[in-house]
Amino acid sequence: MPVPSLPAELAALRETAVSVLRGNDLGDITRPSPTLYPHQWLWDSCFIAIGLRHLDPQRAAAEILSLLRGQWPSGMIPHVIFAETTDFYHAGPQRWRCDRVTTTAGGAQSTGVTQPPMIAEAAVRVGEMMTDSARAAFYRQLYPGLLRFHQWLYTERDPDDDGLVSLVHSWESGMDNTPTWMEITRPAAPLAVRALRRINGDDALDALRRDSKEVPPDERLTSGDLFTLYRIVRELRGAHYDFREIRRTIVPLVQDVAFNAILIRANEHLTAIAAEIGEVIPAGLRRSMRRSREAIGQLVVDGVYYSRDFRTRTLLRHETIAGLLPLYAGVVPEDRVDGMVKTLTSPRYCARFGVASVPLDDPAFLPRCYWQGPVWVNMNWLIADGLERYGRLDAADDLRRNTVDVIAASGAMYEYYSPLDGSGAGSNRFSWTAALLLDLLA
Ligand code: 2M8
Repeated sequence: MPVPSLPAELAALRETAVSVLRGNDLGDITRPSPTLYPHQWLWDSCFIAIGLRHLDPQRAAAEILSLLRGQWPSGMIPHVIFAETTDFYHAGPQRWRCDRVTTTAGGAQSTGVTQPPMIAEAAVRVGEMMTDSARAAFYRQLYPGLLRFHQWLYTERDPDDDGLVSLVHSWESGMDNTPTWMEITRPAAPLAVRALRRINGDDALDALRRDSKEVPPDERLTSGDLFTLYRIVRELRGAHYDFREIRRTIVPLVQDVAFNAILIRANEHLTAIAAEIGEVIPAGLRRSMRRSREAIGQLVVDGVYYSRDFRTRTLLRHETIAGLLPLYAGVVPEDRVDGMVKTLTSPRYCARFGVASVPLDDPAFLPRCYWQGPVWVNMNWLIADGLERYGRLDAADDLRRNTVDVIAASGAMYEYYSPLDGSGAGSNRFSWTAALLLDLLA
């Protein structure tokens, strides 16, 4: 691929991004980071493919197709497919008891939950860089598995035909410790965690955690929350990952607004893929797709979109970056768009380095703590795409430029950045930051 002509400083940054992706390349999958995430993650691989298409479209297509190796007979595509590497990851195959539960059709070991369905978006972006015949071949390989995944999302996770799919773990949202999810998750804390915390405080719990060697623990989930997420994994296993059983347990069930927005957009792309290769989306799925576009309107109050508790159907009134993704889905009525643009470019979301994951005036806001405040490059990318879709081109350009600037300021591909001073945090050499930078510079 020809390298675009860039000023020297950006050309050097681009080279850094390319070297990060090469360093994390494990063959036909790319790990998100060399120090924190040694396996394949669903939505990471999609963002990675969107960047890799500028280097090698076939390799980008392989990144997407490799997700199907992990597909379960039910149609679910898991959020992590475990690579055969030394496992230093805290929620690896042992946590999921992969030795006892063989679940994937291809025999790969995986988790039992999914992640935001970015596959169709990534496929279309990669397809844009291919010849017509190569694209058709790629789509034909992908389509059956991708169709089953979208069907599974509705049949399994929207049992009451709400038009909104429910998530069963905050890891499915991709935004692990976002306040919305933590509030609804905390009541499921294991008794031992509550007892230990009462007797010895959080220090005793901190000593037990395995994930915090690379990153200061105060920039990640609290130990109590982390152990609660592990407990939910046990509950899900006990319920055989079957939603009808899960809904009878203590597992939090959330109609997550970001996930559903991404699904709505993915449905459009799946429809386009099907049309291009002469396939017809089954009528049942077409009905669900239509219902989703209408149902997301039930999540808005005073111009703000929220996630909803599946059991009580009450809105979880935490304003976070997840509520901005209906822009990306293209489901925001025109008279509401300017209000949302005003919000996301206001000091509350900081704007200088992109969009903060939690508004600065939220009591939960912490500038360097994971999904509790930092700016994430993938979120900026999605929101900029939505702004462009609504013709707010200046706002989209500003957001993209600020995203490149925040990466350029440190010269490094961090997992996330502080919205206050732009400092990098989390893992360095993080793949989707590198990949989406390549896309922003193309
Ligand atoms: C983070 O999530 C994993 C669990 O899936 C973790 O905390 O260990 C999230 O940022 C998620 O969105 C991301 O896909 C994953 C890998 O980058 O890391």
